[in-house]
Amino acid sequence: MKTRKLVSLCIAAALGTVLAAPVSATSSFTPDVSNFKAVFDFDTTPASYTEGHKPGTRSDTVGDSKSEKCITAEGIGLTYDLTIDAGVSAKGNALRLDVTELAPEGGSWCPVLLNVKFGPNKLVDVSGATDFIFWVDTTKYKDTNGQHIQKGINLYIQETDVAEDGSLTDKATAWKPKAGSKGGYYLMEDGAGGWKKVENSDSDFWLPVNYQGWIKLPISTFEHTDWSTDDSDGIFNCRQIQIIQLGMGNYSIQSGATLYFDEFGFTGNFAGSADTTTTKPVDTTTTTIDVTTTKPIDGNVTTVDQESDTTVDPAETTDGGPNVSTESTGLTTDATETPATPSVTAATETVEGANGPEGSRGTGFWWIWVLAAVVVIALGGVCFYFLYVRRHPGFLKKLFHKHDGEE
Ligand SMILES: [Ca+2]
Ligand SMILES: [Ca+2]
Repeated sequence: MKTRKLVSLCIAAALGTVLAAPVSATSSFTPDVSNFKAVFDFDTTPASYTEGHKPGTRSDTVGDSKSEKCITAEGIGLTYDLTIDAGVSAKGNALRLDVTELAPEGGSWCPVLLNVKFGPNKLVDVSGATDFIFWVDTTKYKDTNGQHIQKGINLYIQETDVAEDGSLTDKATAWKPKAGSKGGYYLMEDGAGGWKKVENSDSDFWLPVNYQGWIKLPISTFEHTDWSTDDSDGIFNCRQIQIIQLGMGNYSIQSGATLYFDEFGFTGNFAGSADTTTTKPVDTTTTTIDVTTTKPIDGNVTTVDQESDTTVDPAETTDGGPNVSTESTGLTTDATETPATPSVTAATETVEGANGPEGSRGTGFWWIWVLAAVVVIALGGVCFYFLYVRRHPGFLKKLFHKHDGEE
């Protein structure tokens, strides 16, 4: 196993050398309202972020509620940190990922989940899109020897399933880039205003090294994830984007390395398209993670089983779905801790308010004294029976005989 990981890292390093690209000079893409729709921009879509914010932590309240965070991730604060950073970005804020010194030598699986299901601008309609696109900076992604290295990502995108009659269903379809051998590729900026085609590997989708710029993946090169079977019409509909998952492995040799992601979205021809914020979202609560049990409510959608502790080589992983669940790090996340606490506290406070010391001082508790008196009398009777009557069998006979005589 270790040998395979070592080989994987060597292959990654070799690929990195081959694909090493300079930071782009002339941009190949200038987003505007006619050619770009943001799905997750770390600015206002799906929710508003401020610089310095630490997504996915206990204090993260960006989303629909404290437990419904727009960004969740396994391994935050352990194998890596996430921070909203405006210093290096395509526009406004970006998501910065720093691999920490705690990343294990053999690596650990750490998916970052961008939940477009939460926030005021959630569930974006990108109808008319041709490509999935995002901006990335890997110029500070180096190993502990200072060498630029590649980053493998199990990328998948989840959207709402659309029935054949065009209506939105309560199911979800997850898509991933095809392997290179099946025609999968991405486009990176060539530095001269054009695009350079790079074939995907047969395992993960690998980011180019020492690169800053846009990356584009044609929707036509996506296929279903192995675990996603709900697709009523067999096409990538683009009607409601729910989740973008970046599944990554972090290794100790990557400690101190930094990645920046920004402006996840779709490009295509959006000129004249309707304002998508008015689209009524389908209730997707059935596809969220039950954070109190850490088990997926819908097995088709999600991330990580917190109980396993096996590490995984990103090069060996083929999908981001439930099969990945058995390969998680076992690291505790805030998602499993946060939600239960507030509700328990609230319940406790309610109970104290009704029956606490203040309430018992009122005049409505006289029955407690009556009850106590009854109990004392009953106990006295029992004691009398066992201590006296049973030792003097003639007592009852005498008593009843006396009564008979009196009558
Ligand atoms: Ca941004
Ligand atoms: Ca579909």
